[in-house]
Amino acid sequence: MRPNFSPLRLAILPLFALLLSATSAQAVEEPALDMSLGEISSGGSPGNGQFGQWLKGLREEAAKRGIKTKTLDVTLNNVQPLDRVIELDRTQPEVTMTFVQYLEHITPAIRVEQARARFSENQQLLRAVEKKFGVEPEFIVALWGIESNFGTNMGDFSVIQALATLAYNGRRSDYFREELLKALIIVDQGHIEPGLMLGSWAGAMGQAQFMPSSFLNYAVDHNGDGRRDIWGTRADVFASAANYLATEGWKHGEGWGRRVLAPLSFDVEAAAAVKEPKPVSAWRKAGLTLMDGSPLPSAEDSRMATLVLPDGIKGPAFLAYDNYRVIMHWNRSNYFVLAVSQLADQIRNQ
Ligand SMILES: [Ca+2]
Repeated sequence: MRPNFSPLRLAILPLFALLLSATSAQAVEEPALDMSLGEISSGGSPGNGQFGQWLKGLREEAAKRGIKTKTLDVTLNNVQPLDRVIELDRTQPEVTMTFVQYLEHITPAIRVEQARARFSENQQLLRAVEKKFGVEPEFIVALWGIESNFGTNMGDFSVIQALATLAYNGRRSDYFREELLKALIIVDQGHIEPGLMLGSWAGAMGQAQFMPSSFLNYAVDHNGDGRRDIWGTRADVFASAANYLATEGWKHGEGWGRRVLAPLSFDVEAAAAVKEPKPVSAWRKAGLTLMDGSPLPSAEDSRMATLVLPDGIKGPAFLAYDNYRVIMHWNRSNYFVLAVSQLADQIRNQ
């Protein structure tokens, strides 16, 4: 959906409210309408009214941070708030799915098949990225699949417009203002043409769905063309995702954790309530086993693990290792991290 929530309408809405409540409409109407019309005739660009004023302040701040005038012209001259973004921001559905339902929704059999196919098609590149960053490729492909359906669905919102909308009119405007300024820095550095800077309605960009701050922290130029292109260059997408995990402490060869079985006598709820990690050996002594009832592998004894019950006491139970907490940094949702982890396992065990 294209924008139709004009700044003019934003500017006029409070005026109507004022007119309706005024006892002497005429006295209020004249100067107020003059002001609005004056703003319209002074430029005719979308930078009028309250949004225009706000944008002016943002532009000044961006200039102070060293962003070139040319970049600001190209990115901000025609920017407008997007009504669809406001609508999506205001109508976030309550999450009512159980983890098991979410998993069926997010990693159906077709996605697992695609993940395996993408994994083998990109084997050479993925191995090179693994060698450089120390992150197993099945996790990169799993993140890529879940974040953007392997690069086919990165969102078609203009990141600059979406972030400007949320910074101007959203519920977390300080956060989005900072992300917008970072998006301008990314354009200023020449990584992407603003017209190709596409992402989700909330500003998550490209095939890795990085917010601009994540881009500046973690994105890398793996193919050596000088641009960190997480939109169109697969080498950069994979390397950026790997660099994210590596920077946050990924431990190669340690896995994410595993699904476990608890004996009937085991109080899983009480155990899950203890948030401090315990060594796997302690969990084995407490009675947790592999799904077939065999002991947890002693090779993993020294790994620190927490118990995760995404659907509570009656649902599946997982031991989460340090790498699980690294993926949590990417997205603080147990559902998300478990879906990525399970998909990675399915890719590896094909
Ligand atoms: Ca590049």
